[in-house]
Amino acid sequence: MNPIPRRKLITTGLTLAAGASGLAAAATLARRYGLVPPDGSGLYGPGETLTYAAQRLLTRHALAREFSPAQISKPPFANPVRPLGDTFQRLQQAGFTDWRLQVGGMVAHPGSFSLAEIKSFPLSRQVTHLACEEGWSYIAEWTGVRLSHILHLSGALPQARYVVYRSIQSDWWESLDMEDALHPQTLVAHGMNGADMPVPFGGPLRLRVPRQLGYKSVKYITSLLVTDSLKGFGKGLGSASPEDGYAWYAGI
Ligand SMILES: Nc1nc2c(c(=O)[nH]1)N[C@H]1C(S)=C(S)[C@@H](COP(=O)(O)O)O[C@H]1N2
Ligand SMILES: [Mo]
Repeated sequence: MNPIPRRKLITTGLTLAAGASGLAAAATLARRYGLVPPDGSGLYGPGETLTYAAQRLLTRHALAREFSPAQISKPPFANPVRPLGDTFQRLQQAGFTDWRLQVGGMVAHPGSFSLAEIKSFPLSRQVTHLACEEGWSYIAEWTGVRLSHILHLSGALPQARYVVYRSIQSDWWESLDMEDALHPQTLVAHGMNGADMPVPFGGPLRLRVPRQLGYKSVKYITSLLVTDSLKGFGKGLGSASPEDGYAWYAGI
Protein backbone atom coordinates (compact mmCIF):
# COMPACT_ATOMS: atom_id res chain seq x y z
CA MET A 1 0.00 0.00 0.00
CA ASN A 2 1.28 3.42 -0.86
CA PRO A 3 1.36 5.28 2.49
CA ILE A 4 1.13 8.79 1.10
CA PRO A 5 -2.54 8.94 0.04
CA ARG A 6 -3.43 7.22 3.31
CA ARG A 7 -1.47 9.82 5.24
CA LYS A 8 -3.20 12.62 3.32
CA LEU A 9 -6.53 11.03 4.01
CA ILE A 10 -5.93 10.75 7.74
CA THR A 11 -4.62 14.30 7.97
CA THR A 12 -7.61 15.62 6.08
CA GLY A 13 -9.81 13.65 8.43
CA LEU A 14 -8.03 15.10 11.45
CA THR A 15 -8.33 18.64 10.14
CA LEU A 16 -11.98 18.26 9.24
CA ALA A 17 -12.77 16.68 12.59
CA ALA A 18 -10.96 19.49 14.41
CA GLY A 19 -12.91 22.10 12.42
CA ALA A 20 -16.29 20.43 12.55
CA SER A 21 -16.54 19.11 16.04
CA GLY A 22 -13.54 20.30 17.95
CA LEU A 23 -10.22 19.00 19.12
CA ALA A 24 -11.64 16.11 21.10
CA ALA A 25 -13.03 14.48 17.95
CA ALA A 26 -9.68 14.92 16.18
CA ALA A 27 -7.97 13.34 19.18
CA THR A 28 -10.28 10.35 18.95
CA LEU A 29 -9.33 9.92 15.31
CA ALA A 30 -5.61 10.27 16.10
CA ARG A 31 -5.95 7.62 18.78
CA ARG A 32 -7.29 5.22 16.21
CA TYR A 33 -4.07 5.61 14.20
CA GLY A 34 -1.73 5.34 17.18
CA LEU A 35 -0.68 9.00 16.92
CA VAL A 36 -1.16 10.05 20.52
CA PRO A 37 1.82 11.60 22.34
CA PRO A 38 2.55 10.55 25.94
CA ASP A 39 1.12 13.83 27.24
CA GLY A 40 -1.99 13.41 25.09
CA SER A 41 -4.46 13.25 27.96
CA GLY A 42 -5.52 15.94 30.42
CA LEU A 43 -6.46 19.55 29.84
CA TYR A 44 -4.15 20.28 26.89
CA GLY A 45 -4.12 16.69 25.65
CA PRO A 46 -6.32 17.09 22.57
CA GLY A 47 -4.25 20.07 21.36
CA GLU A 48 -0.97 18.20 21.91
CA THR A 49 -2.40 15.20 20.10
CA LEU A 50 -3.50 17.21 17.10
CA THR A 51 -0.08 18.90 16.84
CA TYR A 52 1.81 15.64 17.12
CA ALA A 53 -0.46 13.66 14.80
CA ALA A 54 -0.44 16.33 12.10
CA GLN A 55 3.36 16.74 12.29
CA ARG A 56 3.95 13.00 12.10
CA LEU A 57 1.70 12.65 9.07
CA LEU A 58 2.86 15.72 7.16
CA THR A 59 6.55 16.21 7.91
CA ARG A 60 7.82 12.65 7.93
CA HIS A 61 11.47 12.50 6.91
CA ALA A 62 11.60 16.29 6.72
CA LEU A 63 14.98 17.80 7.51
CA ALA A 64 15.65 20.74 9.77
CA ARG A 65 17.07 23.62 7.77
CA GLU A 66 20.85 23.67 7.53
CA PHE A 67 22.82 26.91 7.23
CA SER A 68 26.17 27.88 5.78
CA PRO A 69 29.23 28.20 8.08
CA ALA A 70 29.15 31.96 7.48
CA GLN A 71 25.79 32.09 9.28
CA ILE A 72 27.11 30.66 12.56
CA SER A 73 26.23 33.06 15.40
CA LYS A 74 29.16 34.80 17.11
CA PRO A 75 29.40 34.36 20.02
CA PRO A 76 26.70 31.74 20.41
CA PHE A 77 24.28 32.25 23.24
CA ALA A 78 24.34 29.83 26.15
CA ASN A 79 21.70 29.45 28.78
CA PRO A 80 23.22 29.86 32.21
CA VAL A 81 23.73 26.40 33.68
CA ARG A 82 23.32 25.66 37.36
CA PRO A 83 26.38 24.34 39.22
CA LEU A 84 26.96 20.83 37.97
CA GLY A 85 27.92 19.09 41.21
CA ASP A 86 30.82 17.06 42.55
CA THR A 87 30.51 14.03 40.28
CA PHE A 88 30.59 16.24 37.21
CA GLN A 89 33.55 18.20 38.51
CA ARG A 90 35.54 15.05 39.20
CA LEU A 91 34.87 13.81 35.68
CA GLN A 92 35.77 17.20 34.25
CA GLN A 93 39.07 17.33 36.15
CA ALA A 94 39.98 13.99 34.57
CA GLY A 95 39.31 15.42 31.10
CA PHE A 96 36.05 13.44 30.87
CA THR A 97 38.03 10.24 30.14
CA ASP A 98 35.67 8.35 32.47
CA TRP A 99 32.47 9.80 31.03
CA ARG A 100 30.25 6.97 29.83
CA LEU A 101 26.98 6.71 28.00
CA GLN A 102 24.90 3.78 29.24
CA VAL A 103 22.55 2.12 26.75
CA GLY A 104 19.83 -0.15 28.07
CA GLY A 105 16.22 -1.23 27.90
CA MET A 106 14.96 -2.90 24.74
CA VAL A 107 18.35 -3.51 23.11
CA ALA A 108 20.08 -6.76 22.26
CA HIS A 109 23.41 -5.51 23.67
CA PRO A 110 22.99 -3.36 26.75
CA GLY A 111 26.19 -1.75 27.96
CA SER A 112 28.02 1.54 27.85
CA PHE A 113 30.32 3.53 25.60
CA SER A 114 33.22 5.70 26.69
CA LEU A 115 33.56 9.21 25.36
CA ALA A 116 36.58 8.07 23.32
CA GLU A 117 34.53 5.29 21.71
CA ILE A 118 31.76 7.71 20.86
CA LYS A 119 34.29 10.09 19.32
CA SER A 120 35.62 7.23 17.16
CA PHE A 121 32.20 6.63 15.59
CA PRO A 122 31.29 8.06 12.15
CA LEU A 123 31.11 11.82 12.40
CA SER A 124 28.09 13.83 11.27
CA ARG A 125 28.08 17.59 11.11
CA GLN A 126 25.32 20.10 10.72
CA VAL A 127 24.92 23.85 10.95
CA THR A 128 21.50 24.28 12.50
CA HIS A 129 19.44 26.60 14.61
CA LEU A 130 18.76 26.05 18.30
CA ALA A 131 15.70 27.84 19.63
CA CYS A 132 14.70 28.14 23.26
CA GLU A 133 10.97 28.27 23.97
CA GLU A 134 11.66 31.49 25.88
CA GLY A 135 12.63 33.26 22.70
CA TRP A 136 16.39 33.25 22.18
CA SER A 137 18.14 31.27 19.52
CA TYR A 138 21.42 30.86 17.69
CA ILE A 139 23.02 28.99 14.81
CA ALA A 140 25.99 26.70 15.44
CA GLU A 141 27.86 23.83 13.90
CA TRP A 142 27.33 20.58 15.78
CA THR A 143 29.38 17.44 15.35
CA GLY A 144 28.78 13.98 16.70
CA VAL A 145 27.52 10.54 15.91
CA ARG A 146 23.99 9.89 14.79
CA LEU A 147 21.84 8.53 17.59
CA SER A 148 20.65 5.95 15.03
CA HIS A 149 24.22 4.61 14.80
CA ILE A 150 24.36 3.97 18.54
CA LEU A 151 20.90 2.39 18.48
CA HIS A 152 21.90 0.08 15.65
CA LEU A 153 25.16 -0.89 17.37
CA SER A 154 23.21 -1.64 20.53
CA GLY A 155 20.64 -3.69 18.64
CA ALA A 156 17.45 -1.76 19.41
CA LEU A 157 14.61 -4.28 19.24
CA PRO A 158 11.72 -3.95 16.77
CA GLN A 159 9.23 -3.28 19.58
CA ALA A 160 11.12 -0.07 20.44
CA ARG A 161 8.87 3.00 20.33
CA TYR A 162 10.80 5.62 22.32
CA VAL A 163 14.28 6.49 23.50
CA VAL A 164 14.52 8.06 26.93
CA TYR A 165 17.69 10.04 27.64
CA ARG A 166 19.00 11.30 30.93
CA SER A 167 21.50 13.88 32.06
CA ILE A 168 23.94 14.02 34.92
CA GLN A 169 21.51 16.75 36.03
CA SER A 170 18.97 14.23 37.20
CA ASP A 171 15.95 16.51 36.82
CA TRP A 172 16.60 16.85 33.07
CA TRP A 173 15.34 13.90 31.10
CA GLU A 174 13.56 13.68 27.81
CA SER A 175 12.40 11.16 25.26
CA LEU A 176 11.89 10.93 21.50
CA ASP A 177 9.74 8.65 19.41
CA MET A 178 11.67 6.35 17.06
CA GLU A 179 11.06 8.63 14.09
CA ASP A 180 13.07 11.42 15.70
CA ALA A 181 15.48 9.01 17.42
CA LEU A 182 16.43 7.48 14.06
CA HIS A 183 16.30 10.79 12.20
CA PRO A 184 19.60 11.50 10.40
CA GLN A 185 19.99 14.92 12.05
CA THR A 186 19.52 13.66 15.61
CA LEU A 187 23.03 13.47 17.08
CA VAL A 188 24.86 12.45 20.19
CA ALA A 189 26.98 15.56 19.85
CA HIS A 190 30.48 16.01 21.25
CA GLY A 191 31.68 18.97 19.22
CA MET A 192 30.56 22.49 18.49
CA ASN A 193 31.97 25.10 16.10
CA GLY A 194 35.11 23.06 15.44
CA ALA A 195 36.06 22.29 19.05
CA ASP A 196 35.03 19.88 21.79
CA MET A 197 31.56 20.65 23.12
CA PRO A 198 32.04 23.44 25.66
CA VAL A 199 30.70 22.68 29.13
CA PRO A 200 28.14 25.53 29.14
CA PHE A 201 26.70 24.05 25.94
CA GLY A 202 26.43 20.54 27.34
CA GLY A 203 29.96 19.11 27.01
CA PRO A 204 31.20 16.54 26.94
CA LEU A 205 28.06 14.95 25.46
CA ARG A 206 24.75 16.42 24.46
CA LEU A 207 21.80 15.19 22.53
CA ARG A 208 21.07 17.43 19.56
CA VAL A 209 17.56 17.35 18.12
CA PRO A 210 17.34 20.13 15.53
CA ARG A 211 13.72 19.35 14.59
CA GLN A 212 12.51 20.26 18.07
CA LEU A 213 12.84 23.15 20.50
CA GLY A 214 16.02 23.57 22.54
CA TYR A 215 14.78 21.81 25.63
CA LYS A 216 14.84 18.45 23.83
CA SER A 217 18.60 18.95 23.28
CA VAL A 218 19.59 17.72 26.73
CA LYS A 219 23.09 18.52 27.98
CA TYR A 220 25.52 16.18 29.84
CA ILE A 221 23.82 13.00 28.75
CA THR A 222 24.71 9.84 30.63
CA SER A 223 22.18 7.26 29.50
CA LEU A 224 19.85 6.13 26.75
CA LEU A 225 17.01 3.77 27.44
CA VAL A 226 14.97 2.15 24.69
CA THR A 227 11.38 1.34 25.57
CA ASP A 228 7.96 0.54 24.15
CA SER A 229 6.11 2.60 26.74
CA LEU A 230 6.72 5.82 28.65
CA LYS A 231 4.28 5.00 31.41
CA GLY A 232 6.93 3.92 33.92
CA PHE A 233 9.00 7.12 33.60
CA GLY A 234 8.34 10.02 35.93
CA LYS A 235 4.68 10.94 35.79
CA GLY A 236 4.28 8.99 32.55
CA LEU A 237 4.06 12.11 30.36
CA GLY A 238 7.17 11.28 28.33
CA SER A 239 9.68 13.65 29.88
CA ALA A 240 10.31 16.28 32.52
CA SER A 241 8.97 19.06 30.24
CA PRO A 242 5.24 18.23 30.34
CA GLU A 243 5.53 17.90 34.12
CA ASP A 244 6.46 21.63 34.00
CA GLY A 245 3.76 22.56 31.51
CA TYR A 246 5.72 22.27 28.25
CA ALA A 247 4.78 19.98 25.41
CA TRP A 248 6.48 16.59 25.13
CA TYR A 249 6.54 17.01 21.35
CA ALA A 250 8.27 20.30 20.59
CA GLY A 251 8.50 20.12 16.82
CA ILE A 252 9.48 23.26 14.90
N1 LIG B 1 21.04 19.14 31.23
C1 LIG B 1 20.43 20.23 30.75
N2 LIG B 1 20.06 20.26 29.46
C2 LIG B 1 19.42 21.33 28.97
C3 LIG B 1 19.10 22.44 29.78
C4 LIG B 1 19.53 22.40 31.14
O1 LIG B 1 19.36 23.35 31.92
N3 LIG B 1 20.18 21.28 31.59
N4 LIG B 1 18.37 23.50 29.26
C5 LIG B 1 17.56 23.18 28.05
C6 LIG B 1 16.92 24.33 27.44
S1 LIG B 1 15.47 24.91 28.13
C7 LIG B 1 17.39 24.87 26.27
S2 LIG B 1 16.54 26.08 25.43
C8 LIG B 1 18.69 24.43 25.72
C9 LIG B 1 19.62 25.61 25.66
O2 LIG B 1 20.78 25.28 24.99
P1 LIG B 1 21.98 26.33 24.86
O3 LIG B 1 22.57 26.57 26.21
O4 LIG B 1 22.92 25.69 23.91
O5 LIG B 1 21.37 27.60 24.32
O6 LIG B 1 19.30 23.37 26.47
C10 LIG B 1 18.39 22.46 27.03
N5 LIG B 1 19.11 21.36 27.63
MO1 LIG C 1 14.79 26.56 26.75
